[in-house]
Amino acid sequence: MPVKNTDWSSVAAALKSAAGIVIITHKNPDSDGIGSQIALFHALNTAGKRVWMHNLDPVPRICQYLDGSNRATSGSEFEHLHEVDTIISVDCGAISRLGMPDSFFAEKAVINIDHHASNKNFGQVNVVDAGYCATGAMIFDLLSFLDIDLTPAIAAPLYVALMTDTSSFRLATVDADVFHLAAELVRAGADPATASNAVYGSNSVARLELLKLSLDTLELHDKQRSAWLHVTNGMYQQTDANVEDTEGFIDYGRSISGVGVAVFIRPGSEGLWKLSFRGADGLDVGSLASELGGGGHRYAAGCDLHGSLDEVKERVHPLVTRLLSS
Ligand SMILES: [Mn+2]
Repeated sequence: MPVKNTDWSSVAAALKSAAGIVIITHKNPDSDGIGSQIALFHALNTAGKRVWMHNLDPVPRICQYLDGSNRATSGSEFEHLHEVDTIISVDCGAISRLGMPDSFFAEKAVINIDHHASNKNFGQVNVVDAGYCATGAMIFDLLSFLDIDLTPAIAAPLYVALMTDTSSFRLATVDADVFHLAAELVRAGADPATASNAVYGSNSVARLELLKLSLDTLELHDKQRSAWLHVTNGMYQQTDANVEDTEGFIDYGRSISGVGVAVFIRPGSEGLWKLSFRGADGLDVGSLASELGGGGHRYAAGCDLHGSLDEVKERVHPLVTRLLSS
């Protein structure tokens, strides 16, 4: 039973005429992007399609237990580009977030499957629905539309997508349909304990050392209703950790009783700062991020800003204060 009655016929038609397909997700991929990508890869492979997986950045450590994860290539060049006529983008709100050069997209049809409210509908075919808690849930519905049976290799990545994009079934997006979907995935061979162990039980010492430093930066403002954390390049060097290790740091800010908006700031490339926002109590951080040129979901969003760390904070703080008093 599908999660929602989405019309997938445009995707089905595009897939039918596709001779070579590459599935891609956003840079610094997360488990929803990678899980959706791997599940769709296995499904299309079984359906007899010529299909590849490629992203700008490598598969994160927490997803490397997934069957087929080693088949995804990375980098700004894609070896099989000349064999591909169709690009499927999963879990990505804007074409720029794929991080690939213009040449990657030249003369290709783009199918855009995503659940970010801020999605720019950049494909020739777009199925965008912010009502889905995870892109993995969309892939589940697509496969059911295409009449492709779930195998353990398909169910496992969809389960980890669902688990992580709902913060382990803790967000307001979680309803009976989400648990129903989780049950179907487990029945089809996904193992919840394996997934949680991979995601939550495989911390490196470097990550915890970085977390210690980041927690030391904690600031509470707006009468303790906004929580601010950051990391710097110096901290990465000091701990031998990297950007992947910051996954989930923002949740420490968000977890503080009474906090309505959590902000996490980390260095990006070329002097940019990457900001993440989490909202509680229905506060819409997605619109806050959009106002700063970013995007995302109502409860989880982000943007990039130039300047010093202090300048960035000073720019964002009034918007956070305004959101908290809205
Ligand atoms: Mn997602």
